[in-house]
Amino acid sequence: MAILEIIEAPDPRLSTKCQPVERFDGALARLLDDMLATMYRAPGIGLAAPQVGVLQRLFVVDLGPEDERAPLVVINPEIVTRSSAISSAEEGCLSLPKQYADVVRAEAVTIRFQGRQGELQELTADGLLARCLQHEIDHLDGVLFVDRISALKRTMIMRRMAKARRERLRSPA
Ligand code: GNR
Ligand code: NI
Repeated sequence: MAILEIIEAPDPRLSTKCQPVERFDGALARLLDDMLATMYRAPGIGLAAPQVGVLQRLFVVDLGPEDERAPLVVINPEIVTRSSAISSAEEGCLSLPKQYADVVRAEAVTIRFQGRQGELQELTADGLLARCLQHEIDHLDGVLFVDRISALKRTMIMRRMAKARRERLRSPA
């Protein structure tokens, strides 16, 4: 399995609406395995295809403990129900490393999606999993968590990203 490069903001690929997956083939299976390996290595609890430069509607998540993996593969998701109850909690994103902000989301969601082999599935989640599913589905629509916070906080985070990049360019690791 390969570790893929994770794209950081700002990058136009992270702001692009992704296209539905149509081919459930070996290339897709390999991409999913590589994305899982990349997510575990990062480490993160979710990873969407556009974060690795693939503009297709799929993501992986795993909220299990490190010694008990529980990978979930989500392809072509749609939110069928969102609770009217909302909650605000801190989020991070592998495409905005070391940046965190509180984001308001639906407390619970039900999604319909396809699995690895194209099989139809439905999942109802609340708490952190519901938050993560909404964060990942946003990625597929070209939306980052910073697009859901105040303009002031977003500007502060994007300035910190630009500063971190400048410092990396000055003295690469
Ligand atoms: O690793 C991640 N943690 C996280 C924490 C709170 C809400 C969402 C997330 S997803 C994030 C990984 C990521 O960037 N997925 O796109
Ligand atoms: Ni993210």
